[in-house]
Amino acid sequence: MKTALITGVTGQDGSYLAELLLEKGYMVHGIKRRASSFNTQRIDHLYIDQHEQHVRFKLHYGDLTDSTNLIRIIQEVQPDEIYNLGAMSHVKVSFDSPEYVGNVDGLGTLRILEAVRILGLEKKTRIYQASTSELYGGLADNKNAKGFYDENSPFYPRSPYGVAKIYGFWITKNYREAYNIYACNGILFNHESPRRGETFVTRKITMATAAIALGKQECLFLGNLNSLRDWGHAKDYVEAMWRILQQDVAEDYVIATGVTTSVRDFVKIAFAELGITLRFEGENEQEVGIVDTIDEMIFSDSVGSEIADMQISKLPNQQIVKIDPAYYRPTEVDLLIGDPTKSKTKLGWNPQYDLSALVKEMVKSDLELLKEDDKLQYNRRYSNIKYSVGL
Ligand code: NDP
Ligand code: GDR
Repeated sequence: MKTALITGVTGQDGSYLAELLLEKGYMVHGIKRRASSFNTQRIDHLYIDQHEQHVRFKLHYGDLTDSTNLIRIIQEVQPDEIYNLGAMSHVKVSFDSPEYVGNVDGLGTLRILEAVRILGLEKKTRIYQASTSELYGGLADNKNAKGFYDENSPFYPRSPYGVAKIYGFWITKNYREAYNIYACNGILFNHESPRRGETFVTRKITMATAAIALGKQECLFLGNLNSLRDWGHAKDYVEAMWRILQQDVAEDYVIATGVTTSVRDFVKIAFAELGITLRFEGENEQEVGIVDTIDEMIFSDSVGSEIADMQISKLPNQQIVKIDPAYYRPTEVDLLIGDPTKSKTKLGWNPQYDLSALVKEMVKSDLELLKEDDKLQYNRRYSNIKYSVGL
């Protein structure tokens, strides 16, 4: 039985990866941070009483800022594979806490690599580093001849997060070259799911779509509607992470869909799932998204019979999307589009979701959350949004 250690196991990707590795028969260890409230919602369904026999999923308290703790855990676990997914992963927040991000996202990667070296596990332990399309910075000149970012495109990060991650990228490559450690970067473009954190734009939109349609939220405030992202599904992307560590030779890979979509179009697609057609009018900070038409039939079908009697509370011509400049970033990444040719040919990676299937799943899941335990879910999840203006 192979043993894996996942940092960031409580996050979106960590939870899907833990599921995948357990399905594949691994013993899975995860590092979670001590918090004053529960932070394990995404993995609670995987956890079984540690007194049972044949437990294959174990959590350890730890933090990427704490070398001694990482060394101790890695010594105890003796992992065949480490997936370093832990990070302060919000680009906008990284402008507020740049030093912390440098420590966790940059130096945290070094701490993992050094721990493996100090413990003499260079030959045993393979390391996956969660690199990101934010390394490219979205500069038009840096795309390849086909108009995509690939493994050879130059980097130009545009946030403290991107700059910290570039350290993580290079230190991973350096340890591979200097010490012959099997260490790889997955340069992953944006990937989303119903488990996406509530302050990333896709999840914020799908939650608002459900809540606005059911009359629980008045308006969705967003920042830059023009930015273009290459959005895939996290489930497909964790499969690629695993494949990256199963190759004969350690290399870096771009994981992307090759399709880019604006934030504005994502909003339209999400509302269209419920039969609400939006039109956008105005410019820059004055731009608004207005209800154009409503197809009550699609709405009823989407929300299901239990709440079909709850009518869409909005009327044509109501403004339901507005701009709040608080969400703008000091420097923005305008456009991301990745070339997955290498991962498709070398890894045999074959994503199952397209954007339409992704949005459908996210909107449906957010409707379910509102339906399931109406008041409680609404208060718990949506208060996050209320308190996070500007993220
Ligand atoms: P999330 O924000 O959902 O999860 C981040 C995880 O890191 C959480 O488990 C979090 O713990 C943990 N973490 C944060 N700070 C520390 C710390 N100091 N020490 C240990 N663990 C910490 O991110 P995703 O799952 O979306 O992303 C996974 C990784 O992939 C991240 O490194 C991200 O930067 C990178 N990435 C993500 C992309 C995406 O589109 N999702 C694209 C490219 C790269 P807690 O739950 O306690 O907060
Ligand atoms: P990103 O994701 O910065 O690409 O980083 P995010 O969803 O936060 O932003 C995507 C784009 O949407 C614009 N935007 C808004 N963003 C947020 N969060 N909230 C808003 O209200 C809003 N309005 C418009 C942003 O300006 C941006 O252009 C994600 C993270 O998962 C990183 O960890 C990862 O490395 C990259 O994807 C690839």
